[in-house]
Amino acid sequence: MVISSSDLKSRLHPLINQLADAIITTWQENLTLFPYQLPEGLGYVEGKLQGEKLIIQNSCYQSKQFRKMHLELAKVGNNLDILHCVMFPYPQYPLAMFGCDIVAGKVGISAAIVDLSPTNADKTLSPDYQLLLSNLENPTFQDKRDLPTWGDIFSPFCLFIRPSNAEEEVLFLKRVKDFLTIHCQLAIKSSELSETEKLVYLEGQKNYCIQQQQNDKTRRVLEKAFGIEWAENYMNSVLFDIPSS
Ligand code: 18B
Repeated sequence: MVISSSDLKSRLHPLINQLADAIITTWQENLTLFPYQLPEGLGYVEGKLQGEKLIIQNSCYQSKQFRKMHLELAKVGNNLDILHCVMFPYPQYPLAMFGCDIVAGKVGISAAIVDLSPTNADKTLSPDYQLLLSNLENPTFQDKRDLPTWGDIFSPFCLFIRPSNAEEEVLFLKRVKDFLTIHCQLAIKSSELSETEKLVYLEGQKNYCIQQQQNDKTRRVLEKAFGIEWAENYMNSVLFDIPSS
C-alpha cells in the first residue's frame, strides 16, 4: 500500500507536523505559489538497504522571488523523524537563504535548527534583516548545540538547540514562523539586482550548498537506506542542488 503524504505527516513527531503546517501556511499567506517539478521519481521515495525503512515525502513550490521552496518530511523506521526545509531565492533578489532542520528520535528532538543565512559578498545579513530579526522576542533555550565546522555559512541569528521541554518546542516553532514571515515580507519588497550583483548572490548560494553537502549525518541516513550513489545524487540534485544561473 502506498502511504499518502497526509498519513506520513500525522505519523511524525507533533512538532514536525505543526511546523510543516506552519511553513506551508506562511508561504501561502505571503507568496503566490506555483508547483516545482523535482527530478523524476524523487518526490516520494521509500528505501531499505540495511536496517530500517526510510520514507521521504517532498513538497516543492516556486514563486516570483524563489526558484525553489522545498519542504521534506522523512521517517526512518520507528526511530527517526526529520523535517528539512530550504528556500532558494532567485539570485537576482538580495535575499538570505531560509533553512530549517528538525531531527526527532525515540526520546525526543535531538536537533532543531533554523537560520536566515547570508549569501552576499561579505556574508553578512543586510540591515533590513538585522533590524527585523533583532526586534523579535528572543527567548533563551537551555540546551544550545555547537555548530559543525561546515556551519560557518550560518548567521549570528542561527538557532541550534535541543529543546528541553514542550515549552521550548513551542518557542522554537514561534521563532521559525517569525523568521519565515520576515523573510517572505522582505522578499515581496525586494527589487531586482544588476547582472553583476546577481553573480555574487549566485556564488553565495553555491557556497551554501557545498557546505551543506558536507553534512555527514544527513548523508549517512540516506546511504544506509538507498546506497552511496543514490545518496550523493539526492544531496546534489534535491536537497542542495547548486543553481546554474
Ligand atoms: N541531520 N537531515 O535534512 N540540515 O538539511 N542538521 C542532522 O541530533 C537529515 C539541513 C543540520 O552536529 C542529524 O545530531 C536527513 C538544513 C545541522 O554535525 C541527522 C535529512 C540545515 C546538524 C540529520 C535532513 C541542517 C544536522 C543529526 C534529509 C540547516 C548538526 C541529528 C531529509 C539550515 C550536524 C543530531 C552536526 C543534523 C539527518 C542543519 C540524522 C536524513 C537545511 C547543523
